[in-house]
Amino acid sequence: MSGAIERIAVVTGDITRLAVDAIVNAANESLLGGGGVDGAIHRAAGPKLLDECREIGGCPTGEARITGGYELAARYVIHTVGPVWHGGTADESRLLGACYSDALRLAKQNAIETIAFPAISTGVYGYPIEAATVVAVRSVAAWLVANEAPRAVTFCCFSARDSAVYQRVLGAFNPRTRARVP
Ligand code: AR6
Repeated sequence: MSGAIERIAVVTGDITRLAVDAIVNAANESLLGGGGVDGAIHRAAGPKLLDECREIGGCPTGEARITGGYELAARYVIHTVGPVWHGGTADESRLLGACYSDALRLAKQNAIETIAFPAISTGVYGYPIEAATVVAVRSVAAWLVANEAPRAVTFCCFSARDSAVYQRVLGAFNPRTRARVP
């Protein structure tokens, strides 16, 4: 597991600025844009992104779809639809984990080496950040243990507070640092 954890980085900032092969969008089932990171990605990529999304015709919760990145530095956008938080009893953790693994499956299929994820579902969709981070790290680490591609995964948090949660959860997953985690 530690080899996989070493392929994961955490940064704080705007995901639309990252020079990675693919950025992941926390979209809704229509794939026609919205607020939050979805709005930021569509604004930065330009109107051709919406044209391509329209052709796809939507995406179910827990799955992912790939498009070009247009005016972004990233060559691709992988759109995934996280679950709305209903208190934890509506299959939310399985669906959220599936967002990460389906996005990584598309990344591998498209020879993407570097990919960045936002904290899917933790904004408008209300998933508590701590619980969502455990699902995100578990799902990504399990993928990286079993697959050589993508080579590197970045968790791009929008606040230092969220980054600190990711760092803590990653530390708890890493056998070398576990002793230091309370
Ligand atoms: N870069 C990185 N992270 C960001 C950025 C950014 N530019 N902007 C916001 N975040 P949200 P959701 C963080 O609400 O909860 C949309 O309307 C934000 O702080 O964007 O999955 C869609 O169309 C939070 O940590 O996505 C859907 O309708 C994280 O991104 C709905 O919102 C996710 O927050 C999806 O809700």
